[in-house]
Amino acid sequence: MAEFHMTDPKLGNDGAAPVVGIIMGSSSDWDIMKHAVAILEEFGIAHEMRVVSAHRMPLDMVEYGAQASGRGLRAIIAGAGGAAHLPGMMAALTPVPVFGVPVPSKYLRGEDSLLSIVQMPKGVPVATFAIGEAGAVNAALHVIACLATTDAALLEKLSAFRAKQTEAARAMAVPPHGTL
Ligand code: RP5
Repeated sequence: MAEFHMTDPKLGNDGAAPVVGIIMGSSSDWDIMKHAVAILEEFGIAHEMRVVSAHRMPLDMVEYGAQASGRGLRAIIAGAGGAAHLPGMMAALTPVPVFGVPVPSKYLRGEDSLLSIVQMPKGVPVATFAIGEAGAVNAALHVIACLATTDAALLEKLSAFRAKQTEAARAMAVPPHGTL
């Protein structure tokens, strides 16, 4: 088995092992997927990141899926573009919930990625988010919301995050920047 190139796992505030895996089909997906990572870091969620290409590393993908639950992962955020098979295949390989992020593609602007991820046949779900940065951020926030159902401190952080957004929206003026 070829070696994975795994970025050093980011441990939780309490030194805990990764509970969220962030995988992507290529390092070219990083510009989108980094937004999911930033949210997890903001909330102090222990996580790991690596490239797992469904098409170019199928055996590695199988190994990652087979080990995910036993290694303590509670969610996997999977980003891919084009014929984006990684999230669906990962969901087929593990009971750990998979959160799919459609990465914008060169020719079809990510509509191919979106449809490839969202149109799973019944029986093996992938929670699918918006194309691009919003999808990456929301996938991470949704993972956090799920973890927060059994973590009161995390729920408090999430509530504070939402309240801050609400305040920012209430402070908005139109036209923006004071221009008419
Ligand atoms: C997919 O193919 C990846 O997720 C990426 O979005 C796309 C292009 O990959 P590269 O050719 O940039 O490595 O598997």
